[in-house]
Amino acid sequence: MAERTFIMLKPIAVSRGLVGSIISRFESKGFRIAALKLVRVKREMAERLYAIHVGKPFYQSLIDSITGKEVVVAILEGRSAVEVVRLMVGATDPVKASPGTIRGDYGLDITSNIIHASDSQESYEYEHKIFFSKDEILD
Ligand code: FUP
Repeated sequence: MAERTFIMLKPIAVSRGLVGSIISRFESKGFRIAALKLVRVKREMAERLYAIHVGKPFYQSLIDSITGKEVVVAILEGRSAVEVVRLMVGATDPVKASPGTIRGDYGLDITSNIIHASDSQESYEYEHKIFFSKDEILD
């Protein structure tokens, strides 16, 4: 059964012109794009997305890394979308992410690690609502 997941291409992916290459990987894999847009992130949106990291040493730099900047957000749909997209994204630290994964192929910085992807169905339910209204998601 088709499942949905949420992704956010971080500001570094937009400024480096990697949006097309990254979205293309997901299309090639067979995912359907259910929603897609370019957004300038408000601080309140950043704080909601990263609420789970409040109090961690990297929290403030994580918030600052996306606040006021352009990101591309999307909802991808397909079989086991959460799990497969996370595998395609790779490990959190790009130094440890395998070549062939998105984080493994496109960068070295951990905070600006190219892309965010929901890590569970619950995260998807929470995260996609920060960026998309119901009528922006197409069947
Ligand atoms: P992930 O689910 O792979 O994005 O990883 P986490 O939820 O653990 O981390 C969320 C974001 O925090 C990462 F994308 C990058 C940032 N982070 C740091 O900047 N430093 C760290 O030590 C860990 C995470």
